[in-house]
Amino acid sequence: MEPHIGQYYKITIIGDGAVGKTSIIEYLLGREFHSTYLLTIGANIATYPYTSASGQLFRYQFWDLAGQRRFDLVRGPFYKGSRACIMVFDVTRPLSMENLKLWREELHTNAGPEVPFIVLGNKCDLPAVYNKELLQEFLDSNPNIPFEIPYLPTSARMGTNVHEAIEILSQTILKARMKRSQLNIE
Ligand SMILES: Nc1nc2c(ncn2[C@@H]2O[C@H](COP(=O)(O)OP(=O)(O)OP(=O)(O)O)[C@@H](O)[C@H]2O)c(=O)[nH]1
Ligand SMILES: [Mg+2]
Repeated sequence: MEPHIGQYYKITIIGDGAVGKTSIIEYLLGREFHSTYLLTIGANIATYPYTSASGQLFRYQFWDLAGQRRFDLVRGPFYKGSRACIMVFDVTRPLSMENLKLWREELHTNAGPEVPFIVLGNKCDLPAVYNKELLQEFLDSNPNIPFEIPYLPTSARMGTNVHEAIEILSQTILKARMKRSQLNIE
């Protein structure tokens, strides 16, 4: 098995404003949780080496993008070169889940239709009010990705499933790569 993946793995993190994208990354980096909302302007970039359960080293470079609509016009170029994506919604704001479709469109337009992604329902420390069937429909309807999109509820406040999300992301990248090489052989 290949022990190292040499280059950086660029991962974009997207989703509506204030869903908790920056808070999730801050948790991963071992920083304290802030309850005051400080919106991201442009993008925050952080490197994060991670060894998956299967022993692969990923040198992740997270691009945590500004989610507020007012940044719609400047976000496009930040997607360039994304190898995978983390889409985040807020389980207390159903619209942020429904908007995942728009985020997927933006990802596809700017990074290509085959970029694999995972979905996180953040703020799971609070009561969830989104429509689970609609989410399932979204996860199932990705013709360019040859497997079901993984979903995980997370809480950046409590740390729930944050490290697990990175393991799932890593498995998803490996799976996408394997499927691609199988398709190339056939
Ligand atoms: N209860 C709860 N609050 C959270 C959680 N994650 C983030 N928050 C709060 O939600 C607000 C927004 O968090 P951010 O991480 O700044 O959101 P963002 O998605 O990066 O927002 P933009 O940068 O504008 O796109 C802040 O007040 C956080 O404290 C969580 O898991 N649980
Ligand atoms: Mg942010």
